[in-house]
Amino acid sequence: MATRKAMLWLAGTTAILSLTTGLTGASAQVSAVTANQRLADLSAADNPTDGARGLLVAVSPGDGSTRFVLVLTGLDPTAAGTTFGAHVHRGPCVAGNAAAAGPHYNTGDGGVPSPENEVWLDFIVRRGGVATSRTVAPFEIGPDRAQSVVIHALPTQPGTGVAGARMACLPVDFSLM
Ligand SMILES: [Cu+2]
Repeated sequence: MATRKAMLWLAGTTAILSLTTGLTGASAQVSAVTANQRLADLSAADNPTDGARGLLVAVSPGDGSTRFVLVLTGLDPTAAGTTFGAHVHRGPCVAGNAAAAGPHYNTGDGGVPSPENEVWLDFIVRRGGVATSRTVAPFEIGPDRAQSVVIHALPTQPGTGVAGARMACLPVDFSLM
C-alpha cells in the first residue's frame, strides 16, 4: 500500500508539473483540483475496478481550456489490454447507486456528445493493473456542475458517449476550480 501511495504521489506530482509547465501568462487565472482516493464501487457485480484507486488532476490554465490527467492503480491485472470508458459526470459518487452520478458533464452546446463538449478519459489497463489517461477539453467546468469521474465497462462510443455499465466512481470536488 505504501508503494502504491508513493506511486500515486509521484504520478500526481508529475502530472501537475506537466500540466503547469509553460503556463507563463502573467494574467492567466490558473485553477486546479486534485482527487486521490479509493474508487467508490457502483456495481454489485465483480469487475476489474474493485479495490482500485484513482487520481485525477485537472488544471484550467486561464485560456478557456482544461487539462485532465487520470491515473488508476489496483485494477485487476488480468484485465490488461482492455479499454474502459471514463467521463466527468455531474452527480456525486454514491457506492451501490450508479444512477446518483447523473449524466455526463456537457457544455450544453447542442452538439452530439464528444470530447469537444464533454470530458472523456477512456483508458487501457496496463500490465500490473495500472492505467493512465489524459485529455484537453476546450472549456472550463462551471461552478457546481460536476462532482465525479465515472468508470464504465466498455469503451466510449463516438457520437453517443455511451460506454456500458457504471463500475466505479472517483469523487472530485470541481467546485474548487
Ligand atoms: Cu460516463
